[in-house]
Amino acid sequence: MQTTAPLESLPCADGRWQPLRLAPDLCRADVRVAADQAACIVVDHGQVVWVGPEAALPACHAHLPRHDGQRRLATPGLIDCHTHLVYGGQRADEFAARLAGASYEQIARAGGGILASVRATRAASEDELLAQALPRLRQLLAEGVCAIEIKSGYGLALAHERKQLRVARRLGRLCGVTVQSTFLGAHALPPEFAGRSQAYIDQVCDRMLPALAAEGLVDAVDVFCERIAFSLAETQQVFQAAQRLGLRVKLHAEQLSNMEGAALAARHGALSCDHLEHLSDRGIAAMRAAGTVGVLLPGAFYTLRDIQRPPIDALRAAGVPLAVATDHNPGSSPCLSLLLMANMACTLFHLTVAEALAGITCHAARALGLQDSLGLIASGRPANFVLWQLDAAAELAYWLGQRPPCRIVRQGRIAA
Ligand code: DI6
Ligand code: FE
Repeated sequence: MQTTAPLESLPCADGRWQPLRLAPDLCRADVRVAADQAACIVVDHGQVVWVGPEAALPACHAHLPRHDGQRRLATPGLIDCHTHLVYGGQRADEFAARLAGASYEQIARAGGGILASVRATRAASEDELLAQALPRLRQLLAEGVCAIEIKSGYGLALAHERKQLRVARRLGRLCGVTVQSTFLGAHALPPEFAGRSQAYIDQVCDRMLPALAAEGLVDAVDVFCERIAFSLAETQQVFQAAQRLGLRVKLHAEQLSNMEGAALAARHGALSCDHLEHLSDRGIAAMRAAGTVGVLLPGAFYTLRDIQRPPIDALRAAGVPLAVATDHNPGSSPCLSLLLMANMACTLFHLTVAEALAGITCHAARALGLQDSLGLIASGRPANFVLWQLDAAAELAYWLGQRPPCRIVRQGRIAA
């Protein structure tokens, strides 16, 4: 099995990082550095303790070791706030079937789709799932990702959902990256419950979720609310079970049809509603009122050759914060580049570059409930930032294909 550098062997990032250029809008509002001024980030015990113009560096930090930033562009660590990274196998055959005319829904109704990955995930051991997910995670991290959400939902039975969530936790420890794990037991109806959807949802709510939460494996709870998955009433039942355990909720909402799931999720204080291609005005109003983040997933839109774009103008007009994520999964978004998603959020969904960059940093942090510690360069936060050899921050969304960073500081350590 592949291994990775043990965390302890990564050098700590303490010291003065200077001179740098700071990406506009990705620092806290109290950080004032003019575009032509060199900046400095001071890290102590893995925490950012000061950010500002190099010329104004307080004398108390002057003794710290200096890291030469070579005037590179600094951004916060990137955040992929919606992934299904842990699963067995792959589904290239379905890609071919869709090219030959089959739809995502037809494949799902014929027992393929999510259920194909459920079979492969159930057949794999925990260590095998870890070995398969690790190179995928490494590829995301190499691009500057410092925090990631990973959902379960390919186990659909207690032991197998546990296996996925345990792998998510192990990946975080192994790679020194913040992993938020989301229980998505209500992703699809497992074959042993065919025709008994209510019985499965009862199992999810009364047995699986409480057990996995008690084991400390669940940070949030998600549901696939869709005509090929679970109804509004079933979604509500899962949300109520989550809330009894004090867990925040989020939703795969209005991806293939309008189920009015976003409004329901917002009423339950959802962190985010994700996909949103068929989102209604009611859904937008409810998300706005609840402060729920809209997570845009252009990889799934592209892969499924969807033509219905999320109502971006209305979301923007309502002031709903918009995040952008890979939705990495073996069916509808086999994508391992968050920067490519930023590009596609601009080209396919018409986000501005500034919106796309906020979407993979500060708004993504909010979608995970981690807006106070991640997603912005600011003092008082763990050191998570990335240095790029780029002239302009817009290049992060402009290039098609990998633009590897030159330095990654993750969880207060120099990771690359
Ligand atoms: N929507 C998605 O984008 C993923 N799950 C979901 O509910 C796709 C999952 C898959 O096709 O394997
Ligand atoms: Fe998804």
